[in-house]
Amino acid sequence: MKEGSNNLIDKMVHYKVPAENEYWIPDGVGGFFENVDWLYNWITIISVVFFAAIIFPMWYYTWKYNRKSVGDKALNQHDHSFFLEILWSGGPLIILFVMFYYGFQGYLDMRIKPNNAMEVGVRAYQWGWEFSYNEDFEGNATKCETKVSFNEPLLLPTGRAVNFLMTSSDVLHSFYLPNFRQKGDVIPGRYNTVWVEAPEGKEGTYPLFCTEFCGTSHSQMLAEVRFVKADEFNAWLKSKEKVSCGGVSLERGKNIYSGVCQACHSLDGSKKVGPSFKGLWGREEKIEGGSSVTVDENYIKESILNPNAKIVEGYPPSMPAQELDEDEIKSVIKFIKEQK
Ligand code: HEC
Ligand SMILES: [Cu+2]
Repeated sequence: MKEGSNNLIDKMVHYKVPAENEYWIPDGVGGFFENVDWLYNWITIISVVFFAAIIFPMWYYTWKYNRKSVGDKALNQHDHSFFLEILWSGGPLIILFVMFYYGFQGYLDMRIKPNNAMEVGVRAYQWGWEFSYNEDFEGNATKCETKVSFNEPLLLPTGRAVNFLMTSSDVLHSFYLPNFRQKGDVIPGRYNTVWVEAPEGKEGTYPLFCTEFCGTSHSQMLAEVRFVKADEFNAWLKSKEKVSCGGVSLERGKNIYSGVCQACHSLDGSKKVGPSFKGLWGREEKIEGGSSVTVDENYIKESILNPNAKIVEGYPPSMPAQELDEDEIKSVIKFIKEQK
């Protein structure tokens, strides 16, 4: 995928599951997959064996002992066997306990993070992901909370446990890294965590999906998580710091746009949930109620902080107020000015 590409087709083609994994779970990475895969396969086999052992004899006996004529009486009816009752209650019970034991053990491994895990913030929204970083590989604090949106690859280091501190800005989402067999609900108004660790040598690009049907563009919540060596990660984080931390810049405005506004505002003139930013600057905008307004700094600022003050004609009042500081607002304005 091209850097910064947000073309859906591009992404879908890119995320096609590799051919050798077409029908089964993808290649595993990290510490959980062996247990998960083993248990998964084992449960599948047990299910198939029981299916065959129950359904095929049932078919056979239905055919063999069906009523041959009206008034036909059974020659012999055996209605109780203590031995059989114990066997088919006790047997499955033991199998279920074994499943529970290994399942619960795996669950605890996945939930309990190591103490030295690096914390990465995850914010899910309709419809995208944003990662935020507060420390580098060695644990040194970044200059500010450094945010990166899913329109570019989200980088993480190998050789370090990563704990995702997740929350949602709107509805339920679900954070799923199939290669790591790790998944967790992303819940508005509270935090949930999951953790993974890609060992050194397992550098590579792995898909991140939302697995909770969260609205029309749910299928676009695809992101690319790229695990790289520690040095590369630190260098990348430094470059992102510049965009995230303070100051007014076009780059920062673009970053905020692709992380927040893009879900509802296009740049190519097409109508999404809200009006396109193309040609917005300086335009005479018709406002619900009959008045009109020239799009300038104040109007944009008001639209961001208090979106319902003026509703654009023909659009629903569905824009949530955005918590942006002064520098961020100026950066967004700079960016909107560029969309001629
Ligand atoms: C959940 C969807 C949604 C998100 C996210 C969103 N907006 Fe909006 N926005 C809307 C809708 C709908 C309107 C039109 C109704 C209105 O005026 O409130 C709108 C209107 C606007 C307008 C006025 C446009 C015009 O044509 O006059 C501006 C400016 C604006 N948004 C800026 C932003 C910025 C900047 C962000 C990101 C920081 C953002 N919006 C995020 C939905 C959204
Ligand atoms: Cu989602």
